[in-house]
Amino acid sequence: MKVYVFKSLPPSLWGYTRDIRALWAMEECGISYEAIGFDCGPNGLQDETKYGKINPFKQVPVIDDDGYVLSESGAILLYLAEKSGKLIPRDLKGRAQVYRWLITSLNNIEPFALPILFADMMGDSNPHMKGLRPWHAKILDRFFPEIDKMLTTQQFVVGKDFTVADIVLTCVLRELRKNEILQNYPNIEKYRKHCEERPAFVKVLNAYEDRLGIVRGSAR
Ligand SMILES: N[C@@H](CCC(=O)N[C@@H](CS)C(=O)NCC(=O)O)C(=O)O
Repeated sequence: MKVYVFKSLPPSLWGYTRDIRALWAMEECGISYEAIGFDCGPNGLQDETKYGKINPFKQVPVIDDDGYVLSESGAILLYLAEKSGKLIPRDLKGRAQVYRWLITSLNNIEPFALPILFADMMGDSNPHMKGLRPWHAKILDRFFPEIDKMLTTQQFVVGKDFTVADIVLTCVLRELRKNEILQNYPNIEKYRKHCEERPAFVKVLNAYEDRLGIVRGSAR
């Protein structure tokens, strides 16, 4: 399977990009893949003329499974899980919980986590983003206490088994890994670190850093 990823990035984006999600899921599912790397230019991938044929939005990740092309990290992860029969339960209700937590991560948490990351990256150069930061943090404070409590009695978001929802949630939580937002949520931090200790994640992150040509540990 082919997967479109970054091979160069500005330092501020190291370890945050969504290609990590697809690569991690492929490793966990035992799917062999060829990573095709793009340079992230001053306009992201918008100047990539040919890539628009693969993904009209010109974003990564995208997979190409023997001619079947799919974009959107959440959709890609569900496809990989369904295809391999791994990282997703077999029963309908179990699967629905994976959909629920994957969508919660992308639709409740990431829309507020990402602007906090951008506010911190831009600092005083963007007073608008900086001004909205406390509001975004307050919204996250509505979800995180419940998730933190839940993780006192279960190892992963859907229960005892690691699923693609954990890959998405961990990657979304990583958007907050360098600020104070998660400091009041020890179980969430423990969960994130535990997921990041998985051999598949370690392998993917090492290869990611090697692909970018950066020192090991810089994208952690
Ligand atoms: N909703 C999409 C977002 C994909 C996305 O924003 N990708 C970024 C990297 S994390 C990208 O390719 N940016 C380059 C650009 O937008 O030009 C997904 O989850 O796959």
